[in-house]
Amino acid sequence: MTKKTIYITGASSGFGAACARRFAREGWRLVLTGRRRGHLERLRDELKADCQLLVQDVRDRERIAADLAALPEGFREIEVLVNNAGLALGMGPAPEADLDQWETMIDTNIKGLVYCTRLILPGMVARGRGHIVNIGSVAGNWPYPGGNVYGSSKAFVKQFSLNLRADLLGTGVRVSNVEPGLAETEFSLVRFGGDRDKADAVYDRTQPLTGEDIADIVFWLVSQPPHVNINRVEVMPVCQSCGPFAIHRRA
Ligand code: NDP
Ligand code: 8X3
Repeated sequence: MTKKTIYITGASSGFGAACARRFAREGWRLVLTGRRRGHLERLRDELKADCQLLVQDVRDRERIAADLAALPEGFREIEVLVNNAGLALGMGPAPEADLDQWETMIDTNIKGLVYCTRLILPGMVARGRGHIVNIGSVAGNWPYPGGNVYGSSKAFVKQFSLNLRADLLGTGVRVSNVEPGLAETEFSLVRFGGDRDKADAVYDRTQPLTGEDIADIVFWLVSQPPHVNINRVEVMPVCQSCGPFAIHRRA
C-alpha cells in the first residue's frame, strides 16, 4: 500500500513533535516544518521514518511556496495538513501589551496558517481528498484576562476552519479544528519569554494534557471514514474548567 503523507507545521516541539511520532508509528510519510533545524533533525533521527524537513518560518510565504515546490516525488501529494505552528507571547492586560508581540502572534497564528492552507489546498481539491487539521485553542472560545490577541487569533482559526468547510463542500476535503486547553509543552516557556519558574507555575500541581493526548485526537480525526468530518473538538484536562463572569464592585 502506498504511504500517505502528512505535513505538520511546528513539528520541532510539543503537539507537532507528538503528532510526528504518532503518524510515523502508523507508517505515514512525514513533512516536518519549523525554524529550529537541530530539533527537527533530532526528531527525524529518532523517528527513522520516511521524512522531509523544511526549516522555515510560517510567516515567510515565498519560502513556504518554494519549499513545497521542491519537495521530492512522493511527498508532494499531501493527504493531511496539520496547521499547528503557533504561539502566545505575554499575558498582560491589553493597555500595556507589546505591539510587536501582538503582531508576531497575528503573523504566526493567523497569517502563517492561512499561507500553508492556501498553498496546500489546491492539490487536495484536485485529488478529491485531503484533511486540514487546525490547532485552535479553548482561548478562541472563552475569554480570559491576558488572552487578548492570542485568544482572538485562535477565534480566527475556528471561524476560518468552519468557513473552509463551507467553501470545500463537494470537494471531499475535510477540515477539523482541535481546541485544547491546558497542555504541557514549550508553550508557556515561550509565552513567558523563557522564564522557567513562570512556565512551571502554570502546570504546578495539575495534570495537564500532553502532546500525546493531542496527537491521539489528531490521529482519530484523520482515521474517520471518508464521509465523516469532525468539525471541532474542544478538549481540556479534567483539572481545568470555566470560571464565573467577573464583576467589578465599587469600593
Ligand atoms: P510549543 O511551543 O511546544 O510548539 C510550538 C511549535 O510552533 C514549535 O514547533 C515552533 O517551532 C513552532 N513555531 C512557532 N512559531 C513559528 C514560526 N514563526 N514558524 C514556524 N514554526 C513556528 O507549543 P505547543 O506544542 O503547545 O503549540 C502548538 C500549537 O498548539 C500552537 O498553535 C498553540 O497555540 C496551540 N495550543 C497550545 C496549547 C497549550 O497549552 N500548550 C493549548 C491550545 C493550543 P520553532 O520554534 O522551531 O519554529
Ligand atoms: C493555550 C491554552 O488557556 O493557555 O491555547 O490559552 S490557554
